[in-house]
Amino acid sequence: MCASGKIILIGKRVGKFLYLVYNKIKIILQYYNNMAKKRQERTLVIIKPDALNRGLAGEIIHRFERKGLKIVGIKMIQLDDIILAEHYAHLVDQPFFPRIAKFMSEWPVIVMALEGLEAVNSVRLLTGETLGRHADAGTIRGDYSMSVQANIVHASDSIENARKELARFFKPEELFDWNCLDSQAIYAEGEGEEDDDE
Ligand code: IDP
Ligand code: MG
Repeated sequence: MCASGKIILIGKRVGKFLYLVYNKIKIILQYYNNMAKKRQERTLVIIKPDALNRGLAGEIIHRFERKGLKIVGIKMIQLDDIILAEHYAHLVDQPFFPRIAKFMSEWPVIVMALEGLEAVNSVRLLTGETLGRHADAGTIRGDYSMSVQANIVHASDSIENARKELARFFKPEELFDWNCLDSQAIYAEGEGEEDDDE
């Protein structure tokens, strides 16, 4: 191939590469634009070892799905002391921390990323208060737990913590931006958009 042929070929490849990069950036920008416009949030749920050992994982996932929250990431992982010390940094000095760390690392857990309008608060409401035997009936902890430690699920407690916790447990490519066909039935048209005064 002559020199000009090679230059044309390289030019075509560079052009194709730049086009792919442009499309990827466009998709990412569109995603963040939609999230900002529609007050969509993402939050982290951990299905704890007591739920897995009691065969409740499906029931827990089902509750969040039935509510209308969208699963945008899900996987089974085994936690270790390092990630637990980070995740429960607010509790590491408590005398019960070693027991929680042992409990949470002895069996695998399921981590889940959920998306929806005001998802952080909505998931906390479904989860119920920390001590299972005091949690309201109808909440996950209220219906399935008698314990403070074995309380079925973890749920992020603020938008800021949700962001940090999702980054702790998921790689970006493990989170999916997919269009749920049901969303038109779950929300009213325009609900959650900037000019929507609910
Ligand atoms: P939360 O899970 O409702 O957000 P946190 O105060 O953040 O509650 O505590 C994290 C987890 O640590 C709880 O879900 C529970 O499993 C455990 N935990 C909290 N307080 C105690 C306690 O007093 N004894 C034993 N475990 C506790
Ligand atoms: Mg907490």
